[in-house]
Amino acid sequence: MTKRGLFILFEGADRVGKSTQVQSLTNHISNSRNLPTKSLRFPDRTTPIGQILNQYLQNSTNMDDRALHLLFSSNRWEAKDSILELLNSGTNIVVDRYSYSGVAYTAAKGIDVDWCYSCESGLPEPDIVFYLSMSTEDATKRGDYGGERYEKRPSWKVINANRTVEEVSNEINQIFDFEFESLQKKPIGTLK
Ligand code: 2DT
Ligand code: MG
Repeated sequence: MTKRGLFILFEGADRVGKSTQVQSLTNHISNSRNLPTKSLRFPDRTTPIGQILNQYLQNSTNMDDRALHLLFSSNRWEAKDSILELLNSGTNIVVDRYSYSGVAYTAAKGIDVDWCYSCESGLPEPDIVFYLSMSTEDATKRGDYGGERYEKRPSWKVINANRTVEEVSNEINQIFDFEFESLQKKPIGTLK
C-alpha cells in the first residue's frame, strides 16, 4: 500500500532563506528515502489568478485589501485538488508560504484576523510548519504571525535561520526524519 505524502510548509519573512531550505529538504527527502517529492510555492504566479497577484506584487496594479486577500486565498483553493491528489498518491510536498503568510500579510494592514483566516478554513493542513526566524526574539513573538490559535494543530517548529545554510538544513532534516513515520500514519488534516 502506498503511504500518503507529507505536507511540509516553510513560513518566515522575506530573505530568511525559505527557498533555499525548501530546495534542500526536497532533495533530502528524495535522496534519503527515495520518495517522490515536489516543491510548491504560494502565490503560484503561473495561474490566471497568480498572474493578477504577480502584477500587484510588481506594483503595476492597486487593489482593495480584502479583494487582494481573497485572490491570494483563491490561489490556494485552486491548488487544493492537486495538493490532495499529490498527498494521496504518496508524493511529499514542500511548500514555500501558505495560509499563514496570507493571514499575516493582510492582518498587518489592520484587517480582522478571524476574517482573514476564515477564507483558509477547509484547505489541506500542513503536517509540519518550519518557521524560519532570524532572531530568538522573533521566535518568541511568533504568536503574532497569524495568531496562536493557528499554530495549534500542525506542528510548528521555530528554526533559527541566522546560521549557515548547512546548520539550518541539518536541523530541519533531523526534525523531518524524527517526525516522518508518525506523521505519515495520521490522516491528512484540514484547516479549521
Ligand atoms: P514571495 O516573495 O514568497 O513570492 O511572496 N503574500 C504571500 C501575501 O500577502 N499573501 C499570501 O497569501 C501569500 C502566499 C508575501 C510574495 C509576497 O506575497 C505576500 C510576499
Ligand atoms: Mg520572496
